[in-house]
Amino acid sequence: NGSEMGFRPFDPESSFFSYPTSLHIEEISTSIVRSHRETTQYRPEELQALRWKVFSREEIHAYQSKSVDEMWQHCAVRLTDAVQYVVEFAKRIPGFRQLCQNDQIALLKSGSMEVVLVRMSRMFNTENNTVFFDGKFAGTELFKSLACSDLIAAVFDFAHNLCALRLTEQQMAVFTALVLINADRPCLEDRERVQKVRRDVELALSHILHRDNQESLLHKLYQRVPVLKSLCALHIEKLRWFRQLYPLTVHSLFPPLYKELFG
Ligand code: CLR
Repeated sequence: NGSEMGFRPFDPESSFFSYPTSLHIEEISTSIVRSHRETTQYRPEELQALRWKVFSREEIHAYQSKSVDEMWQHCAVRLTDAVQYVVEFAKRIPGFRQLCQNDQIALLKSGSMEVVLVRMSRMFNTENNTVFFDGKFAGTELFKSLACSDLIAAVFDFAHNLCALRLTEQQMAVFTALVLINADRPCLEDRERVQKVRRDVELALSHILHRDNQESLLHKLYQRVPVLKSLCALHIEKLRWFRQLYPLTVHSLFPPLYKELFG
């Protein structure tokens, strides 16, 4: 049976390169899940074991006493670390490396922060609304000196709501790939090619959800996409505000990758 080999040699309607067989989709799902596993900073068991580590009042106070620019720089460095893992993840999504460099960068510019925010839900403890940041679990109050409490509250809220979906690592892997591979992003040269890669990722997500008997999640996941978009717009807005106040901090102290992607 030809379809089990990934193609149908005697079917004139199908071509080896464009007809996604179930084996092909299975392989793509497996590959995305492996890429995710290899590019997350912490494994789920590790995070579970770290849950007791929370910042003390004194430690929280020390973060709150930082100046605005000091705290921004600190968070920009942490955020850039997380983004670097997402860049590595993207490169391992089947088809991503075959896109032209311009389109790879365009997808990362608009999608890497969204993926960081989805990944944040793995690092989130809904029991006390804290996120694993800088080695311990931190609540919103720790970020007070950033002077953007609306962004922080919205980001925590998003993580809390995403946690409620109780995604498996496999489901999250394919969902984050779908967030990255988006043919509607600005400045793409070859949208059709991105669309082809996306179709495979969409089929991979349906495949995983079908296998898990959780097809109702698909709609819930698509519902989060515009929320992610608005959070990232708010992040960029805050960065513009900060840059106006502290142009030199951004210019000389922010990580180059952060500036390249968001600046
Ligand atoms: C996301 C998941 C990663 C680890 C990680 C590192 C840095 C965290 C980030 C997570 C979530 C978002 C975060 C960020 C540091 C600062 C940022 C808490 C947990 C908040 C939203 C502030 C953004 C604005 C700054 C640029 C000032 O595996």
